[in-house]
Amino acid sequence: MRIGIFGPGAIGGLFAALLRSNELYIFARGATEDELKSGLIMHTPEGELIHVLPTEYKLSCNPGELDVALICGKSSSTSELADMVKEYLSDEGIALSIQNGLGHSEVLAARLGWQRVLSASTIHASTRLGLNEVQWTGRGEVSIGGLHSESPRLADPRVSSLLRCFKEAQLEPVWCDDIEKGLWIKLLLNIAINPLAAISGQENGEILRSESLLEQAIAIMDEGRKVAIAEGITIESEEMIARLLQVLESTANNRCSMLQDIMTGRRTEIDSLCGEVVRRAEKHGIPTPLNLQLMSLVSAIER
Ligand code: KPL
Repeated sequence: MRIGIFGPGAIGGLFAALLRSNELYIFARGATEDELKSGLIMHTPEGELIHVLPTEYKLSCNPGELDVALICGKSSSTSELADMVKEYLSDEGIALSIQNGLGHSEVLAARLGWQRVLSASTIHASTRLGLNEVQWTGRGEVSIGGLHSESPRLADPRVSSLLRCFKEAQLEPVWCDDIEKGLWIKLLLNIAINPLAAISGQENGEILRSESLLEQAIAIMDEGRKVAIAEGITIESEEMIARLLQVLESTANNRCSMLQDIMTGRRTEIDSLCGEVVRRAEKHGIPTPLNLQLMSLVSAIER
């Protein structure tokens, strides 16, 4: 399978390393592209070192050549990456956004049509140690599904091949009939974990160890859950708390993406996470003071 990775950061680098037995293309720019010329290194959670040789992937391909495009970049880069995907994806190819936040599939569909777009979210955790080096800090899974009636379905042979390929790569794919709910669940986990871990400068597991941080995380998540309900997504509070505890456990040693962004002076995804919740809440007249406060705090740190 000819797979293109667009945005080889922490998650993109992890997916690239795990999918190395395919015909792999990694689309990067500037210093990251230069570093990738000497290979890609991935450390597994068990301490194994995987060195993907530069001969095992290419840094570009011919237009229209890819069977699958995985969009792993930051929320703010979706439009730019979608333009690139449009150029390199074949007419029958499938594009899959594995980003945090909502609305990415819609951006892809505007360029490619829903027939070529699937949506995904992942709770695999990864830390970027260098421009071409990642640490897989927590094994998770990848939920995949079609957001639109025209999106590829499970019965589509392209989808079965994709799921098989992810399974062989230990990515633990799970087909999700209600991926809209799946994307909301990931958003709620991100608003609960990322800003608190980023502000306190702690790995995810610290939220489990501190009673007051955990209480805050649950309250922040519950504000978002009320907005999800107003948007027609049924998510029970108990279900979310159980998922939060499980993700905090499995990603305990990870520095969440927002903390990694702050530490390396990059723009964070606060606007696509808490910002998205606040904007949608306003439309429904739902108060979200905690998410609003986190937005101000993280934006101030970012500045
Ligand atoms: O998605 C993540 C992130 O860091 O953005 C989690 C799952 C919270 C892992 O840290």
